[in-house]
Amino acid sequence: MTDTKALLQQAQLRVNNCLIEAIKQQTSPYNQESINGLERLQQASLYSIENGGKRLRPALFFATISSLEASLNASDSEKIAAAIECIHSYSLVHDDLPAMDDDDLRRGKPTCHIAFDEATAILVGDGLQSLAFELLSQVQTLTAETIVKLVQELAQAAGNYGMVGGQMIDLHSTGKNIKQHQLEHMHRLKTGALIRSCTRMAAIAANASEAEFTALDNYAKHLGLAFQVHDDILDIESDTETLGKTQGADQQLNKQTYPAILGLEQAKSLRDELIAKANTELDTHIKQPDTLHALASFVISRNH
Ligand code: GRG
Repeated sequence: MTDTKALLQQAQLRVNNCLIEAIKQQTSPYNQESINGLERLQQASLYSIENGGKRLRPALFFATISSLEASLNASDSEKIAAAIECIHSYSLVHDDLPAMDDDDLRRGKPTCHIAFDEATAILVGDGLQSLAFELLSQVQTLTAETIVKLVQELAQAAGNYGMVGGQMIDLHSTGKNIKQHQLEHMHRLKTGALIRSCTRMAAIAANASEAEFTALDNYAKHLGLAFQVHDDILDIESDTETLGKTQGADQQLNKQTYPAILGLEQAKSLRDELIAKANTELDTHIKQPDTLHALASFVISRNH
């Protein structure tokens, strides 16, 4: 049986090392007393990275590579996983800003703009977004054509027709009575697109067959939505200390959620159905699906 805790810990270790090293290298030439601002930017970037994120997306990337029995160079694999995590971490820093969700707690610690200041938090997000693509450009053992495909995939998942677009729909629909299909559309973009990019990018890097690519993409599509439905449930059922972010924030911000539209029990049924569908997608074409099954179970049993 897959030990999901160990899997996530390993993903944390590999990706944290890669990110910390990249952030330190990036600004070290400027680390002089006369240019203190850059030191502060580096500190704030490290603060936003070294704060106990679960690293679910990197774990999903690594697990997809293993599910295909592919042997990708370890350092390249870490760079791609770290690039995805950079986009995720930047989105959280920006999402917490006063102009967005205005939250003061993230991963159990003061949010970046509280610990530092608003302008610094904006720049941390900007810098992490650039770093994601810099990391992809440093991949050494894949062809230039494959690297371009990875860049394209991540840019699309993060951009206006992915995460950024989903965030815009979220801001636009806050306080309004939206329908379930509109909520689903928003989440498929806001959180789903990046989760989907983890399996898509792994399949591209591993040169998967079309059948494998489609199965993994469909798995992640269902998984991404289940992740969000569970997140909405946690916002009601968990507490601030366990969540590491303000419990009940959705309600406070007057956001539409799955439990609000469907009721708590039906939201749980929907979440479980989505996970069952995700698992079924792995049945036929995926050689080693066990770790992906384990991550699917983790997504809907996690407490934060
Ligand atoms: C600001 C451009 C921009 C986008 C923000 C993803 C997003 C869009 C906002 C996040 C808001 C949010 C808290 C959504 C709930 C789902 C989610 C992404 C939770 C956090 O992901 P985890 O649980 O976090 O993987 P950790 O801390 O473990 O990395």
